[in-house]
Amino acid sequence: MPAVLKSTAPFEGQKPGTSGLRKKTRVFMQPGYLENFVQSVFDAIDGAEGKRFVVGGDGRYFNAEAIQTILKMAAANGATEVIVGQGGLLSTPAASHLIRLNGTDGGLILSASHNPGGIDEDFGIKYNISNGGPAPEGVTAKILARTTEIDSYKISDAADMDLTAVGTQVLDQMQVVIVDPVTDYQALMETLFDFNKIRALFAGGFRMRFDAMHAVTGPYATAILEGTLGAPKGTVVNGVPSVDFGKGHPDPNPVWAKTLMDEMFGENAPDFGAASDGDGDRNMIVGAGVYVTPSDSLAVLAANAHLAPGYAKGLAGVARSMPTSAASDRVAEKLGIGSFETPTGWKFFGNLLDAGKVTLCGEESAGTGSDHVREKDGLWAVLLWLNVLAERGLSVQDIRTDHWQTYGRDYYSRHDYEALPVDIANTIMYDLRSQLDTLAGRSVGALTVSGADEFSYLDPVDGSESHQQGIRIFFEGGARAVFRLSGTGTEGATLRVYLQSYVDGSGDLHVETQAALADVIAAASDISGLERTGRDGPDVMT
Ligand code: VG1
Ligand code: CO
Repeated sequence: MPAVLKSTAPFEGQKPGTSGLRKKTRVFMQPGYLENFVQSVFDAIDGAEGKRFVVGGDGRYFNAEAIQTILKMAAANGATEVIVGQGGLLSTPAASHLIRLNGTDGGLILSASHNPGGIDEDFGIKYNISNGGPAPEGVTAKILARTTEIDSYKISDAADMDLTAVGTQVLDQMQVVIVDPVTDYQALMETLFDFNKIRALFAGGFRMRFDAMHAVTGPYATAILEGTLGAPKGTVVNGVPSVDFGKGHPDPNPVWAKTLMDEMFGENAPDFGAASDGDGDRNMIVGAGVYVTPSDSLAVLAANAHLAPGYAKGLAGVARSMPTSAASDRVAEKLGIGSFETPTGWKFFGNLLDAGKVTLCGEESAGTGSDHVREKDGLWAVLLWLNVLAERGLSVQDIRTDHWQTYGRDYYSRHDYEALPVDIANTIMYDLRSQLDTLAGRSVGALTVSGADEFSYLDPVDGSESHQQGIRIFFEGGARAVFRLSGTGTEGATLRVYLQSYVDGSGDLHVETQAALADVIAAASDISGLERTGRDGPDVMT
């Protein structure tokens, strides 16, 4: 029997955060560290015996090694089949799709998403359940509990597998099915969108730039945009995945995708620009001279989705994470469909999607998706935008302006204070929490607080509760500030401050965002004592 039992002690802190377990790569490379987590996943789901899984990752440093370990552990734990992306690559939405398409018991996705990659950067692993979505809190709690008590793991001593060619191989008793990472995903996209219309758009001279940020969407975007939709070669840039993402942050926002922003705001800008993150689940949408905030993008897509064949019947409802702006709620209200507000993290959308209560979901952090998979999906959002642009024949700017005139504008920005000392970040949150009951009625600069609370969520499908999901301060006139600590960082603590205010369609729709939010920014800083960060300002503003 080639399977061996290796003893191990539990590692501290294998606590899945907003989106799985994320740590420095060297932490994952410690003997037994990855193995502990993987065995804990198998144990938490009552074993892997007789089960089938999907495995793949975003190609970052340690992806290939981690996949070999997982395959050997799955075999030793009695799994019958693992479907792997060729070369170990799968975008997060493609992995979600493969789980659903093949009806597997779940999947393991290797990525630290938008965090940089490399031996001195970040790595991550996430378990997705059989609906294709991230494990809900009930499952991650079991995994965490198991990581603290585990004393051994099972692994095959078989040789490493060659994952370079598509086809089926055998590892001990287990089948390893290596699939092209793009094929099934592309087929799904073709069922949702009018590829002929989009092809005609490109044939008519429409110009686009897609920045794959040296990450996993490169092969997907190249095959679909250039290979199938006829966009000219060079439309996709940074399209070859590299283990360290070209030493960049594969985070599609105006700060980390600055080259794309410069092009889109420069002379002779393309009509449409987009970028995706490390694992391909995020998207940034830019028009010539216009940046569309993710919150606005969700709202615009909700209002226009019926123009794409996959959504022609209309939407069941729209869900957004709590810190996301209320723009999509306004669309849902007008359409007379349900709207839902969930905690941050895609796992909270899963039940709503499974129950058919919502069709579109989105987060302010550049995540948009639908019921086609159970993850957010960067390229899907880009294709839906393309389909809408092709149908409406308007520029991104005109579509956005039209949207604001109809629904009003939710000015929105997120300010991140990264890698803060943990005690300072905790003190700021603790002090905010202890003021919640006394804030109402207080005047802060030009604003007056109308109420404050800490967001809790009661899942309307399974009745589960999630608490301490962000502190909210509401101001008279409709402005809001939200404070929460990131659950995806790997260094110190990251404090996120989410700021928004609203003007209706007859108000001034074209003020610069930070200027429009100046009062709420000042009030948020004052109430929370942000000077304690010791920073002059946020590290990243999106
Ligand atoms: C961040 C985002 C959140 C997103 C999560 C995972 O979490 O704010 O909206 O769901 O990343 O996205 P946090 O806890 O750092 O705020 V991904 O693309 O990193 O899987
Ligand atoms: Co991601």
